Amino acid sequence: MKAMHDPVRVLQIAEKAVREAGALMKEKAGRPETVETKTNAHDLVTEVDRRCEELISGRIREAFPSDFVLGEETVARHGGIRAVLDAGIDHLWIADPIDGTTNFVAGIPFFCASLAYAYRGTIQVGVIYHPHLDELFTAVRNRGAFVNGQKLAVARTASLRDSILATGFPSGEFHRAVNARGLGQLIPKCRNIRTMGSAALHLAYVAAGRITGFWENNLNPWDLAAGALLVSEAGGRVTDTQGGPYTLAVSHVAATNGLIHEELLRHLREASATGLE
Ligand code: 2AM
Ligand code: CA
Repeated sequence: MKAMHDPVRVLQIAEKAVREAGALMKEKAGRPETVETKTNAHDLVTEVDRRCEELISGRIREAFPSDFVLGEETVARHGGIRAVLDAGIDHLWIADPIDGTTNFVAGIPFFCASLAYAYRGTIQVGVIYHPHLDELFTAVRNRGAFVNGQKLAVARTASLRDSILATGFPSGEFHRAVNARGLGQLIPKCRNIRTMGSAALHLAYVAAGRITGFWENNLNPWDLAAGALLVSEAGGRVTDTQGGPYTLAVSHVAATNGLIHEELLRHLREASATGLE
């Protein structure tokens, strides 16, 4: 089927999938049975990540049997992210079964399931579910962003000085150092900084106006896809850390209320913290 799916139906399925995954991860938080490392000692995966991804993929398959799911725990089977993004897939779902696995393993209740639907490379629907607060963030392209049905808008803060920023430290040593330079540059310039361990929830919080802006380097499409749509539908701005447009291929990201965007990018450039130097 070539035409775009009805976004309302997509949203229904996506919501059901992330709520079910969220219930499972909440139940298992702090006590997964197996904790393994992936690319290095900082990059964790548990049987719950895999079960949640199977659950999400299963719900999508029941409703849309010929769609493709790009999921964090199964991407390697499909030749990696680049191969999937370059394949020209019409109906692509992008799933992070648990965003914030380090928190999940430690029992810190700040992790979520994140799921997006893209039609011909453009994200149309995004959902993020935070089970411990029972907050469901949803966005449909051109129809706004919501949390538990309440409309979201980004913060009105006009300067970095009055802003709360967030960033994170992904698993690779190189990009941890890059983000640390950004942190060093920005700490004296903003009201305060948070680093809570889930890129998807940071983006949802930018959309909700709780955080003014977020940046991070070396993320993957499943960390960003749903949250990027939430931020833009809530009136914010999402680019790469050089100011280029956000696409599914972007991994160094800046997402703000728009008003502080250029100021944030300028400081990241000054600190050589755009991930590309
Ligand atoms: P995860 O929990 O799904 O792995 C925190 O800085 C953010 O980085 C989280 O959203 C986390 O997502 C993500 N992250 C952790 N390891 C990563 C890796 N190897 N590559 C990209 N992102 C990663
Ligand atoms: Ca994950």
